[in-house]
Amino acid sequence: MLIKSPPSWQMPEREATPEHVFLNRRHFLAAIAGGAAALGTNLIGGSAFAAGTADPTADLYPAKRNGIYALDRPLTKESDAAAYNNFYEFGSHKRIAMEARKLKVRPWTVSFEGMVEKERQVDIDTLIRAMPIEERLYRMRCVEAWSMAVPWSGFALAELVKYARPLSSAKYLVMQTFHDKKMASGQKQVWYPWPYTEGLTMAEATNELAFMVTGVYGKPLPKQFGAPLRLAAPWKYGFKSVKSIVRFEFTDKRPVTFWEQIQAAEYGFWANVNPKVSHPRWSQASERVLGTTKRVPTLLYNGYGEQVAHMYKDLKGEKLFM
Ligand SMILES: Nc1nc2c(c(=O)[nH]1)N[C@H]1C(S)=C(S)[C@@H](COP(=O)(O)O)O[C@H]1N2
Ligand SMILES: [Mo]
Repeated sequence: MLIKSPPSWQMPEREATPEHVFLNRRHFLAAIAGGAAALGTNLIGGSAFAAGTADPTADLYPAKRNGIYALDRPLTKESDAAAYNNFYEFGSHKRIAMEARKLKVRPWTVSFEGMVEKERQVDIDTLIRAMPIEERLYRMRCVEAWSMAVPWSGFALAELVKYARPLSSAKYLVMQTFHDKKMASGQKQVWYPWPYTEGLTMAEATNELAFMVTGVYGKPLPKQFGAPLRLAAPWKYGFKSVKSIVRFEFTDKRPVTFWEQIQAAEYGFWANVNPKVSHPRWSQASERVLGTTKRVPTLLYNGYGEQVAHMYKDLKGEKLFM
């Protein structure tokens, strides 16, 4: 019989349960570091390329920092952010960095489809070089109630929208990850609705905060972060920020997104961060800061209300915070 939904232990609830039920984090990290050393690999750098092959865009990093985006907290250590990821294509747990080395990031083609002047495809390096690359310090809040603060490099999603030349009738931008179960063993799990699909309204996609990420910590994006191109929408729960994008579709129909298809009552289309709206199975009032034992209060729109709240003022009857 075909299993239609994932076993409950695969849902992110375990991340939101109290700390003491988890594997001892230090031991786990030490074990991973040991394994990486034994293989003579650099897990933390997570270089997307084999030794001797440089990333074709390496010269663009570190990019000049855009000082507008300041943080209220210290940056997460690179070694913490690079060893704790959600990337279900490579496993339904956090230690996928090693498995994600199987992601082949060149050649990489991105397509613009649907309601555009002309559908077309572009090579990732052509696209990246056509864009104004900068660095921004952003917070990231996962729906599982953990958070980090990272220096992303990339360009405003609004620039990509301009480049794609959508029709004025387009209402949503849909973004999709690759689909290749030979490369990404997680995609053999048939109960997930691959490929990973996310979407934003055109207002959200052209909001100044919506950012296309091509690098982090002053380097090209390591694979486990969603190389070579992923979204950062920092006012929304992390699952909106789709990784390893191959397809942009402009449409007038709201897409049903990956997590929405799995569990619509828990993961909706809007998914704006709000400490007062609990997930059905846990509170969203506070968050565990990655790399620390601290919990800090969660902020409305993850602290980005000034830039984004106006987009939701006139939206009535929508579940904006789920
Ligand atoms: N394609 C794809 N994109 C994805 C995910 C995923 O499993 N697959 N996980 C999401 C979730 S739940 C989070 S919290 C962030 C994690 O990003 P990070 O690993 O860079 O911290 O990626 C998001 N984008
Ligand atoms: Mo997440």
